[in-house]
Amino acid sequence: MAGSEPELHIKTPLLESIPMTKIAGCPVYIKCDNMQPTASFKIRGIGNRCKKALEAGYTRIISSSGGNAGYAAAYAARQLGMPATVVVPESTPKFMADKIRDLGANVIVHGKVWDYANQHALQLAEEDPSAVVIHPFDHPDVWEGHETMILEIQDQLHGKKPDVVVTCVGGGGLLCGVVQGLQRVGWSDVPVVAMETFGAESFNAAVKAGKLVTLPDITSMCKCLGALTVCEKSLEYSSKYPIIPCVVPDKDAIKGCLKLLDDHRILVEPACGAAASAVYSDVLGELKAEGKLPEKLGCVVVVVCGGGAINLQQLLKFKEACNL
Ligand code: PLV
Repeated sequence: MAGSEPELHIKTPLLESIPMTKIAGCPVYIKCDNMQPTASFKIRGIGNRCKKALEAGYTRIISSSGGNAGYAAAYAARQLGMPATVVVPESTPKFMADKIRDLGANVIVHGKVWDYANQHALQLAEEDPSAVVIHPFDHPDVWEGHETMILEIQDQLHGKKPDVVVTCVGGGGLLCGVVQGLQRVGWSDVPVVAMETFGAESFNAAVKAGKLVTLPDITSMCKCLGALTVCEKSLEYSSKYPIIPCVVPDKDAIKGCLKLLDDHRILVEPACGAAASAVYSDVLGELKAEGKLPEKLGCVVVVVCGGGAINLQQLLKFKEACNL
């Protein structure tokens, strides 16, 4: 991990969710990374990456991000005293772009989805050697930062070991961090349920094909799961570790958001609702029935990755669109 600067992320609570425990029939813990200063887990990895870039002599941050990674990069840059430019795709809500701007970053809107915004960020960096491009999910420093979440969970479970960890997958950075964290604490045999939604299922498609697959478009409401192609590392890990890819409809992800709000007063993006749907829509039960998970689970951890690109009005629009 990067050395001299203070941590940019905080240690977040791990809470037993009684409503989820009732559904799953075993203790379910939620790792509340929605409580990070940037409303999502992203600051763990992006913060680590930015600190290391500063130590390496870079003086300017360029981020390409659908939202949360850019928000985290802008926050990190502000804390570290570096100027930041964040390139967001047109799919990023205006209020999110404004939030990034409020942190002092220069925001450029470019391209329909993240992949095109990223190309533009790379071009900008070519013109300025003092600038580092902070990739939202495909970098070892990002994965290393995300690992801290599992180190905290190990500490917070006081000697208990989870039987399964549930997370969602966009470009796969979070998944890589979770897997590496599990390795670091000696839990590499713990299965990871990797949740995606239809229309953003680039990880599921890659695992099925045995090679990286580029989706033609992102049609899911879970825009921040919307990387057309996942990172190579996440595919590599899928053949080495017990990772179970699962795809749910948007409706389940939105139901997950609504349930988290009602049960825990937590407002999160649909990406995070997709992870919660593993319990709320009983995906874990289906996996048990298919023999992919043991019939008796002793402890489940759900990564509440959070997300800042949501407000109540937006969630109600998603709810209506899904006839919920
Ligand atoms: N969001 C990325 C990539 O978008 C971004 O630029 O912010 N949960 C939340 C709240 C997220 O914002 C993201 C990624 C994920 C989950 C998925 O994380 P990943 O990409 O590391 O798998 C296209």
